Amino acid sequence: MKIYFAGSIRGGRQDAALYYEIVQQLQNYGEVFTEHIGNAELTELGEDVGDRYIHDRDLAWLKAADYLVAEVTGPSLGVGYEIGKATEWGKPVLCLYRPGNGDERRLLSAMISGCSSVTVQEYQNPGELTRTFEQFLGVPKLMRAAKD
Ligand code: 6IA
Repeated sequence: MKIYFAGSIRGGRQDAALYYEIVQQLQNYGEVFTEHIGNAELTELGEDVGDRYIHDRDLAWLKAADYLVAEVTGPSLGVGYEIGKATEWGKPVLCLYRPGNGDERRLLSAMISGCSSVTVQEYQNPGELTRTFEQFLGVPKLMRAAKD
């Protein structure tokens, strides 16, 4: 099973540590194409391989993926674009969102929360997501192996 994980890069790297934790969990279910998104050393300036290369490579990965899991709390044009492509290609899309509270209340774009082919899961800590991942991605790899 192949999972494409999407998280903000030029949209801001403040949640990079959280992306790392999510990628760690997703690796229990399958191969994560984009584990570098959780790398704290990847800044907004990032890999210097050229934007056309990044775009074409990432879309090829997304096309080959079985699922898209996106962290959508920090608004990112690239993540929104990837969600649009994945829904157009009929891929299951799970969006993870931390609504915040009080003064920090955040609202998710209606283009994501209003999209009927996207599942939005609100959460506060990645540790809460195990059930969500099991419902969306099925049983973890280790449990699958034990059954066979
Ligand atoms: O608009 P954003 O940069 O926040 O878009 C982030 C999304 O686009 C992520 O989910 C990635 O899949 C994709 N993406 C954007 N830039 C990159 C990248 N290096 N490497 C991999 N995926 C990317 C770019 C570094 C760059 C800042 C030079």
